[in-house]
Amino acid sequence: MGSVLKVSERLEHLHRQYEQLARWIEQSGDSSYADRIRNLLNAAETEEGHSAVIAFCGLFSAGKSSLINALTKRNQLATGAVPTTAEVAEVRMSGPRGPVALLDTPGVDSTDERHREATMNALYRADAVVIVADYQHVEAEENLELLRMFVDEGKPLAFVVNQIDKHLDVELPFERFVQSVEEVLADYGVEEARIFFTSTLQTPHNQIDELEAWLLGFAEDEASGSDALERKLFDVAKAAIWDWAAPEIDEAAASVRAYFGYVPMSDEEASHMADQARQRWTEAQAKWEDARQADERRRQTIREKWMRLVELAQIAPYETTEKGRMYIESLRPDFKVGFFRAQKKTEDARRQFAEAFAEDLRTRVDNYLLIPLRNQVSDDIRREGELPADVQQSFVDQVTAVQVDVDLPFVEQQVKQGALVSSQYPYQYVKDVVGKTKRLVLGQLTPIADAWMERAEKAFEEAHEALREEVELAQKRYEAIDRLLEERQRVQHVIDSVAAGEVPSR
Ligand SMILES: Nc1nc2c(ncn2[C@@H]2O[C@H](COP(=O)(O)OP(=O)(O)OP(=O)(O)O)[C@@H](O)[C@H]2O)c(=O)[nH]1
Ligand SMILES: [Mg+2]
Repeated sequence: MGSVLKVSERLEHLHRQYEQLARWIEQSGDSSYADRIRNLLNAAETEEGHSAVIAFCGLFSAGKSSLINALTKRNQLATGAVPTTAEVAEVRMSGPRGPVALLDTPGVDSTDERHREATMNALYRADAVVIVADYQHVEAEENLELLRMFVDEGKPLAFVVNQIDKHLDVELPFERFVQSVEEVLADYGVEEARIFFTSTLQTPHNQIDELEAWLLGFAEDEASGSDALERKLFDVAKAAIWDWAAPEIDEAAASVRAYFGYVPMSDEEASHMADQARQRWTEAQAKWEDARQADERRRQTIREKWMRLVELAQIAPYETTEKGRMYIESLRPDFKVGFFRAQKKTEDARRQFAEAFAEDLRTRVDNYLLIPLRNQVSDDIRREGELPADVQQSFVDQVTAVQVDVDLPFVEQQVKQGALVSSQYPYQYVKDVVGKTKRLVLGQLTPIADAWMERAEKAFEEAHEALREEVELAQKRYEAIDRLLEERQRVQHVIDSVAAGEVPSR
């Protein structure tokens, strides 16, 4: 975008975009980032003509102010043994492409929050950072932390060990000292920084001229103007956005840590973890489903066997059917018994036929339907064995209680008066009675079978609790890592949109 717009238009655009962004940050995040953005924008207006901004920071009394005085060859800054510099001060040094701004900052261990914020602003404004440590405090934790922070920021970095006039060669050869400093930095994981050994006094091994050359060389290489400004603004925006999203990210990360024991460093690693977690979940689910379905199918087969046993039971063989036929034929109008008191005799004969049929059928229903059914069901339930004995017994008892009252009223009720004349009706009647009987049995058996299926399924689930928990755990693991990935992508998306010149909408 830089090449299309003129520099002044680009600066204007940056101002507009980042002023809006500052307002967004004030509304949704930590307003100190908004202040930093405005500071950068204000500084940019007054900094016309700078080729680079270089900030000096470090613990108090390291010699930051003295070093800047020495580099600029003018005693502009106050120095002293007690914490001296209280505010960020800017001095100029002439460089190859115009003046270079050197920012002197208060000692970072300053406990005053305002100092700290002022220092942070200066550091965001800077194109490069010089961390100054005095000879005696090279290994101070604060110095090393500062170093690491700026290495992470990706800013060019110099580490200056000042006051080397305090070094005594008789105690330790200077080369050995240099080596030990390099080792400390390497141990701390910061190898990117250039190291200089300096003193504001005349002393051997003094690299203050090399430091000056590095600063000037840097000022020469440094892209100036809107590119540098945009990069700095963007750095602040990124920090603000990560900070803004921190609660969600931290929460998601905590849950990932809980399930995986660690938090992935890169999105790549996270998405690899998510793929694996999803696969485990799918596998666990398939294992669980397969087991459950196999079990369900087996029970379904048993249930169908019971139903078929009822449907196929031979409860009306030839003799029974004959009795039924005789009963129906006795109901026809042309059926007469005797001459004297024929009416009563006919009625008696009909009743006897009905009773004979009912009696025969009842025995058949018991022997060829209800008893075999009871035996089959109790065999199957006991063989399946997943239910406690008392629950098994209660299902057997329920099946034992299945009953059809095959008696006189029952057989009488099944007669269709209008069909009596048909020659086929006697056989149809027996079929109807058989059908009705079986429907009554099935009507009682079905809810018992269903209840058993349900209870057995519950028992299966209880017995396979571990498998189910495995599925749930796998799912939660996947959801945790997926959420972290999503949160990170969401942040990256916002950052990308800022890089593309937009302002986040929420
Ligand atoms: N021996 C020696 N003393 C130095 C050197 N540089 C600075 N000093 C002294 O160290 C003390 C602190 O120096 P300053 O330049 O004020 O240090 P500073 O880092 O700016 O300190 P604050 O502003 O308080 O954070 C002063 O008394 C300086 O005279 C050096 O190279 N050698
Ligand atoms: Mg100072």
